[in-house]
Amino acid sequence: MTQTYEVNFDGLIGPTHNYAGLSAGNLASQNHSQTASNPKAAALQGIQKMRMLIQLGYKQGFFLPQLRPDFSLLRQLGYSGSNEELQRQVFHESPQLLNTAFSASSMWAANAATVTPSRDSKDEKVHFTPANLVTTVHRAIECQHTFNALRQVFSNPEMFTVHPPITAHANFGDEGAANHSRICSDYGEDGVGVFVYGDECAEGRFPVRQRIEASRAVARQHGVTERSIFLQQNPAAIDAGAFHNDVVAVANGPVLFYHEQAFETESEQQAFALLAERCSDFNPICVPQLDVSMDEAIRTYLFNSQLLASNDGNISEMVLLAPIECSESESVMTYLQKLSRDEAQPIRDVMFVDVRQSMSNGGGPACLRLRVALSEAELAAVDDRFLATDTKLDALEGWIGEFYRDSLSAEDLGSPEFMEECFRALKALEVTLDLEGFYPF
Ligand code: SUG
Repeated sequence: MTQTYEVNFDGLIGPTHNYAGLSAGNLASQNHSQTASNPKAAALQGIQKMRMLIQLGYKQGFFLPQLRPDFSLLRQLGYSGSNEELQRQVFHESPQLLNTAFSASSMWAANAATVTPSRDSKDEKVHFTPANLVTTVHRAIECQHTFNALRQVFSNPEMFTVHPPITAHANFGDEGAANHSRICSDYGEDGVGVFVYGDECAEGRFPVRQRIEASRAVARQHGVTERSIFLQQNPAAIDAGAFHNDVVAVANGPVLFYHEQAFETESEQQAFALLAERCSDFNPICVPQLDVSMDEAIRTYLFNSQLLASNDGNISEMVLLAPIECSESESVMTYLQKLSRDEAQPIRDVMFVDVRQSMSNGGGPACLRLRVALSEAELAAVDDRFLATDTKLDALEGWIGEFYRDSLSAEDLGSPEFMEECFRALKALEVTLDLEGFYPF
């Protein structure tokens, strides 16, 4: 049997990483709104996470930051003049809009797309649907660029299909892999796609981002409708701050590691019964509210860990790569110690990673990556300029050191020097990665 790898593609964190409080329902984004960020530290933390995985023997890819500031957005909204005039005018008239044009949110690659491995789809190709991210403006503007980037990274039509995003309307809100998991006995075996959605009728205090109609449409595009399961989020989880399901659940192979209050009860019972039927070794690991409260899970992002099989794809020995905040929480640590003693589940090790800069905007280790299960031949067909090596990460670190600021405030977004700095940085990135012409400057 040919080897299948789970390749993580991380979003490189761009030079405009800032805290603008743009995401309602994302408590970290709200709590850090208008505080100064440190883009250099943020980007280096992201590189360090990728390096850690490479050194552990995993395959790792990356996506480039998108072109920011995105002045095409402002021009399309009727602003005109030179970039500098535009920046000045929007800074004074509508600072929130300028923040939107500067947002580095494409770093959260889990929201880039939904991915179905070739093993599961009818036509035996890997399928991608870029997420339309319609719930927030700063994220909705990622979609077209993500579509273009995916077509460049996965360009071989014999192996990959990149679909157009689902129609951009609130009824079809789609947030990509953050609300999608694949349950399987082994990477090379048939899998079951689990699409998690919010209830459109629920009158909650926070927005529902993933709609079942979008999930169904993605399943149809990917040719996996019959083998997919649709599972409803617990509206109370959304209202507690789980704006994406990957804040309260993570899966890999047969394991679904989730918070007791993550799903709507009846929907959970039905979905789990189907999963047990279709995957004989389905292994749900429920973290009880009494052990780790929902609030603590959201504060520490325990479930936004990367749940990794061993580097050769052995799913009976897993590692949980958790945010460092977990190591500082008494209840989470007590739970994790108990978990590691439980021989009925395969998570044998827990490692911690510092992505605090991203965490302060509501993005943990798992948000920063898009998982793509690829056979040996599919991996060979990926544009290798987007695959990480130690040498490439060294070069990226050098680039970050040269171009990134170590403090960025809301005021700075109004500065023409900063705008020029961002464009220079992205031009230099193209050269560093041999990707001239990547950005539509
Ligand atoms: O969409 N934060 C992102 C965090 C995304 C996390 N991804 C996953 N859970 N998969 C979001 O809310 C904050 C931007 C700001 O406030 O400046 C932001 O967009």
